Amino acid sequence: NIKGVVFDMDGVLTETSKAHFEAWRDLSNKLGFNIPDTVGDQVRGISRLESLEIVLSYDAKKRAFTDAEKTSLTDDKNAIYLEKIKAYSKRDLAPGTLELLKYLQKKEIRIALASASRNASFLLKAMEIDSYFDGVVDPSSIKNGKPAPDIFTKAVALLGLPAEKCLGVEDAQAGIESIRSAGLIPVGIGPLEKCQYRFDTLNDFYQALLLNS
Ligand code: G16
Ligand code: MG
Repeated sequence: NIKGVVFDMDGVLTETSKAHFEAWRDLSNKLGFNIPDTVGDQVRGISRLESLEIVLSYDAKKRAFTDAEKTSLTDDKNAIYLEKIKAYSKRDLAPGTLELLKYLQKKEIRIALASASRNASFLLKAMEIDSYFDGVVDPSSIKNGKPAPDIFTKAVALLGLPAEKCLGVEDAQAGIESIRSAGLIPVGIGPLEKCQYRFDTLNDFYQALLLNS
């Protein structure tokens, strides 16, 4: 008797995690160093500024940047990222996303978005799925990012539902921690720990829901 589903976006509804990582790599190359592939998982679900700190930890020169310089670096990263996602459309939705959203809507299960990305609203519209969402958390209104519970707590409040009646769907370990501490039921997409349910893809999650209905 699930009443709501709260989705993360990057890495769940669309594979933007790759574009995020590539933008950070481009930025590190501009600064004269390179980040290893493992940074891809480290920045999943992590805010822009905190992600920058992780990236800069790989700078062999260990340069110290001022806050103003850091802001300008995150602006650079975002410009590179926006260039990579500028042509995004419904073709970039993870397989099964549209079918899953339609299925939940038909079952009168309420739907919310809990993405740390300030580009999330743009992408929901670009991929033509914004109308399915009963609530979208504005990440700039959230004080503590994932793994803190705040963003998922806000999402269930927007839906007007108790957390324990909602699933939280995430591709990041930091996101699973956030879901757990907010009291939702954690659904992991990808190789994650501490999930109540875990699937390799969003489509596998959708297929499992169909089988159980
Ligand atoms: C996403 C990504 C993170 C990114 C963050 C902020 O989180 O997974 O890598 O750093 O958003 O994004 P932006 O720089 O676009 O504001 P989520 O919560 O959607 O997985
Ligand atoms: Mg994510």
